[in-house]
Amino acid sequence: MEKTLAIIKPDATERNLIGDIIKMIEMNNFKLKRINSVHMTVSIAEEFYAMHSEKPFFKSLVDYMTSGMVVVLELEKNNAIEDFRKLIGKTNPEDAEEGTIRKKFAIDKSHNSIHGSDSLESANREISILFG
Ligand code: IDP
Ligand code: MG
Repeated sequence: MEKTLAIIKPDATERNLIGDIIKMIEMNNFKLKRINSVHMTVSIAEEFYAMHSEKPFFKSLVDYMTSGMVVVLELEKNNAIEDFRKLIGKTNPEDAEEGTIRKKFAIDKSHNSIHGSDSLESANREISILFG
């Protein structure tokens, strides 16, 4: 069984969408192995998004991810990483397919409601940052 890391981001927790998003995750046969609600510190958010540290949106991304509570989930399923990226949809909700979490709930490209690991290496790294 493969594992992936999901984060329900501050724009979604703020709008009371935790239940709706977890419902979609469970309906798509992901098992919730671990779940935690946290307010990320700046240093954790910077470490988590280190690959984007040179991007122009880095500071606003860290500000946003530390602006409120997030829900961190370790999910398990066959082909979890690829299947979860499909379920969340493209980064920009305008490009996301119908039926995806971002198409349904995201506000825009920056405030896009959910994170999903993009590779096995990222999943292992992100699980260890957020679950230790
Ligand atoms: P992903 O979340 O679909 O993997 P990435 O390109 O890895 O997308 O970007 C990480 C996060 O950074 C995005 O989910 C979004 O919150 C934010 N982000 C990405 N691109 C932009 C941008 O052009 N402007 C502002 N925020 C962005
Ligand atoms: Mg990414």
